[in-house]
Amino acid sequence: FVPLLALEPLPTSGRVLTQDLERYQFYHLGRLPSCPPIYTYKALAWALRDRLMSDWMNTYTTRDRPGRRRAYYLSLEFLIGRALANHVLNLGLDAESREALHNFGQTLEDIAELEPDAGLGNGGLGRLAACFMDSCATLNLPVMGYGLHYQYGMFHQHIENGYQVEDPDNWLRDGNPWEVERSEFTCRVQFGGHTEHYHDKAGIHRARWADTSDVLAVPFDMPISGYRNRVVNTLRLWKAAATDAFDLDEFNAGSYSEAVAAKNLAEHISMVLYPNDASENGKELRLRQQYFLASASLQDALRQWRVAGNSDLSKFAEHNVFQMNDTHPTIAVAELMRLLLDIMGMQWDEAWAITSQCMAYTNHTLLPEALERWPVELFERLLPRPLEIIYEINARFLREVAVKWPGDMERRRRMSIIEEEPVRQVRMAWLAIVGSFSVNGVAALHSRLLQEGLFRDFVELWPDKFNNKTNGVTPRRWLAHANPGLGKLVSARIGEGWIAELAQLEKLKAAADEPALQAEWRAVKRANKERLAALVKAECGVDFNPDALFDVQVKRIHEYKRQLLNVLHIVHLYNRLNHGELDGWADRCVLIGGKAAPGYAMAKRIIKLVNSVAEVVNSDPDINGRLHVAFLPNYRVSSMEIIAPATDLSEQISTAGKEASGTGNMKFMMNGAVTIGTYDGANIEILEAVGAENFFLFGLRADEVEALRPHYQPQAYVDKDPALRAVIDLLASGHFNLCEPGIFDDIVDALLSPQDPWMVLADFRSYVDAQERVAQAWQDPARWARMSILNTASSGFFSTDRTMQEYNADIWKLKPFAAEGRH
Ligand code: DL6
Repeated sequence: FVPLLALEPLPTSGRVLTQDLERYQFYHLGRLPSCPPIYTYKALAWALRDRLMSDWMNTYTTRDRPGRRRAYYLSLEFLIGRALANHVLNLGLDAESREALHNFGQTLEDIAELEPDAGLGNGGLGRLAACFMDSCATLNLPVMGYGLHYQYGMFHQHIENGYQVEDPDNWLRDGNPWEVERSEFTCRVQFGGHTEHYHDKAGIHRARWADTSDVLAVPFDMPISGYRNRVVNTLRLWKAAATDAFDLDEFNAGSYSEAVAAKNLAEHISMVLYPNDASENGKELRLRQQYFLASASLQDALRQWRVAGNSDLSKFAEHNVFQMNDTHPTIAVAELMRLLLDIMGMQWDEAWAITSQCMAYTNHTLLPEALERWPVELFERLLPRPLEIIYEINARFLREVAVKWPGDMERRRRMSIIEEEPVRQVRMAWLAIVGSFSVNGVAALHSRLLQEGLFRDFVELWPDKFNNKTNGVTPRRWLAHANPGLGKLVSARIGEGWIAELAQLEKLKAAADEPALQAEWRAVKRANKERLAALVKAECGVDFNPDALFDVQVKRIHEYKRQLLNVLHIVHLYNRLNHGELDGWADRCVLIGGKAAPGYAMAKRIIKLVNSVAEVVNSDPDINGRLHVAFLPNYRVSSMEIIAPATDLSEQISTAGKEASGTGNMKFMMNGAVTIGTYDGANIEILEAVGAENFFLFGLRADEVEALRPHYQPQAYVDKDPALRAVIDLLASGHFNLCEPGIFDDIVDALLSPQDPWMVLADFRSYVDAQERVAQAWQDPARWARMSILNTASSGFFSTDRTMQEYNADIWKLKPFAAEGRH
């Protein structure tokens, strides 16, 4: 039993915080009042971290009791963004922080701006992990995150001549004031070498992994504060370091440079986040990252469990659950088996009973190119012992398949964890399913499509394993912090309860038609639009008129998300203006933003197209300010905090069946944007929550997409729709690329190809018609305000608090801290 430390929190007032700022800025950092404000940011961050520390340690020790069940969220990505304002909100120290900063001649807004985004993720999947951590802390759930301490996060994007250029994100350059290094918990992770088999004294067959090149995993902890509940959970990020032996052996042999080179090799593991969101990374270093995370985290979880006073390993699965975020960390299944067999000395059946009872897997995509498979050859070289274990898991699993479906060789081939052709590969999703007691998708449609399609064989074998957990977003960051104006308005109407219980927003519904509320609502939106317009002006040099409809699509650039469909609509509007077709016109500012994976040529070309169209439209005097288009560079968490509150129309226009859930759609909805969207991912649940009259639905449904696919003839849509023909002709004519002929030919060809997997042209007419309904609705300010209020009011379901409660009720089964009466 670990006694409760029950540390008392530090005193806090504006005066005490001021003293702390002085102490940190002058006495610790050695900086005078005239120093650059980044030092004031650091000083404030430390002063706030001090205020978290007692709760952090108390949370840690409260959790560390024998028999206490806890969950671990294993993820290669945590897209945290900035932390300062989030902690200020959670600690309730807004006024105090402002007072202290005022004494330093600063504002909270300006100081918060100085914090670099912790961009340790690509997009939705990584941001979801960060929202989950926030909600678990707020719900008093003992959940720890495990990730990697990337030295370089998501690349910075800038635009040169309309093209994306990537710059490294050295986010740790000025240090990270939030993190605490805990080198005492350093683990050793093995790579390479070979395996040896022997019989132990009891005659039991054993294996050992020998002659390995080891790497140290050093943990850095980030505090995850709950909302005003004195819970502070931990996100533990592993940094790779060379072992001393590495250096010494080589150094003693006189090869200093080789020693340093070896050190670099080890430290490369946590050097950089792979910037691909929807395709396999396929690189050896990526597999090293995955194993490094899995091994260090599992060793650490075993250590924590023992330190908490547990010793009976047969109880391990009762006390621990690991949620694997996509296939990226799923080597954890084999690694936990290895630790239990080779290190803890268990036998197979017992070890398997534990492993398969404490692993749970979340799938985030149906795109085949994102389903990871690793060449067996690479595994043999890098992870020979985990590979042996995977073989054994597979052999036993295939026996089960053979018993259920005798003689069905085709099914065995389909279900095998090892794919035989064209090259032998390990199917990580299959390993995850076989090794987990729970498998979930991230929105109702996605989970259904998984169960009916990709995972069907497994559903027939284990129907009870599969479930849905619709994603969410944290209302603290995405409403309370990002949209303080709306937050205040909502609180004035219904009280502050919504911040911790978002369903309370429902109470706004009754007032959706009230002119007074509508006027205040519009005023808040207008102020937010001015803020975004200033950002767009500063970043893109484009004038956005806050009275126009703000029509926004920000997300990773990917063909399935169909930024191209948006561009076709912009060109269509441009044609209309040029032909003086102003019937039912609404002035629009269209904003598109997002990063393309550096190796994804088509996505990069789409960025160039957006910029080229923007340039032509914005500089055409005949357009007369009725349409503005901008591509916002370097879209990231902190830019979304400005964008979502200012958006009128949220573009969620993926090909139906392809967007697993989407979470941007939820952030926009929460902030009162109305969605134009396909029947895809969580759009469907948004539509159900807000009602069809407050959502602009268009396009083919997932089953219609698949039915059409074999007969898809894009040219036929062009032939029968003069507006579409005009758009395609203008694009193909080179009108938007006069100085760079031919650069958009591939895009036009892709759109006109019967093989276009995203079937953009099939949805063009329906999209344009829906956009006309949008313009009509926009003409009626009362109607639009009502829709906007109802979107916010109906967004309660899309809080990650609800998502986490569902994970906990169905999968994790943790007792909240408060149930033991600590807080
Ligand atoms: O579940 C979070 C997020 C979903 O909202 C997106 O719809 C989905 O695309 C994303 N998935 C990934 C994984 N790879 N791909 N594609 O990022 O997860």
